[in-house]
Amino acid sequence: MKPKQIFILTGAGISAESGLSTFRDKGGLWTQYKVEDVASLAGYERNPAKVLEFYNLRRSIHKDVQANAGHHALGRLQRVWAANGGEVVICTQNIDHLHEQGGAVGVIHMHGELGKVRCHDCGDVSLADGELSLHLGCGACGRTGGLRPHVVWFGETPLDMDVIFEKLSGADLFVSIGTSGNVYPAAGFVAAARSADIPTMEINLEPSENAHLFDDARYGKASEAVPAWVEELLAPD
Ligand code: BV8
Repeated sequence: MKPKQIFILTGAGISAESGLSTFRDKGGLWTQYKVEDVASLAGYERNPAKVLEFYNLRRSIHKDVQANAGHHALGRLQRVWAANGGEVVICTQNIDHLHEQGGAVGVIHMHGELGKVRCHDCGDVSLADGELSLHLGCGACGRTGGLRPHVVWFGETPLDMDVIFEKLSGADLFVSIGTSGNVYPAAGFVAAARSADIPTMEINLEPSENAHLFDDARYGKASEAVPAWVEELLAPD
């Protein structure tokens, strides 16, 4: 019996073959930068210019990357499922826009988005594809010096958690793709699915930290393993 409501969580591994660094693999971002300096509110308040430089670098890299076959396969699955009365929800920890480039819609960016900024003073969120700097003024309140990346740092509350748990609890399949299962609350979603008797599967390059919690697993590169899984799902009964 095919699942009707599929909840998919993705992490940096699905964008790795598009040329975006993951975090904890060899050479990953957290091996080059100290998390507390560039991905925490304290680090931003301590040295905002350093944090803006970190995200400007990632924004410049992001400009040249393309969605890979894994992103496109999920976009196709979502379209076909929706056309047949089902639903595929894509919740990503990634702040890139490669799911959207791959055709996905309604993507939940629980850790925020690289292409958006938020005013530290009034909270206004806006699109911004230029360089971030302390000299930029907020379009809403006019104050300068307070525009930060619209990204969820450690110690900050992830976005759309109410929607996430509503969609997750209504799913009949939970699939985790390209994440090491290190960062909570995302890493806890598989346990939440299990406690609701929802079947779980991970697709990853290698077993994640919480691999033991999954009923099923496919290991391989996302650009191969994800399209293969989607083909299986789309094959006629
Ligand atoms: C929160 C910023 C409260 C955005 C990031 C102890 C227990 C439980 C929790 C905690 C704890 N101590 C502290 C916490 C809380 C903390 C946390 O989890 N810390 C960890 C380190 C223990 N979490 C938080 O602070 C979160 N907030 O808890 O608020 C709360 C809780 C619930 C409800 C309300 C409030 C905020 C977390 C967000 C932090 N922001 N980054 C950015 O700059 O990008 S974290 C960073 O890690 C990214 O967001 C990233 O998305 C995320 C997860 O990493 P992964 O995506 O998994 O990437 P990683 O490199 O780790 O793994 C890549 C995987 O891909 C690997 O498995 C690899 O094998 C695979 N792979 C590689 N290549 C491929 C591949 N797979 C397939 N194909 C390939 N080609």
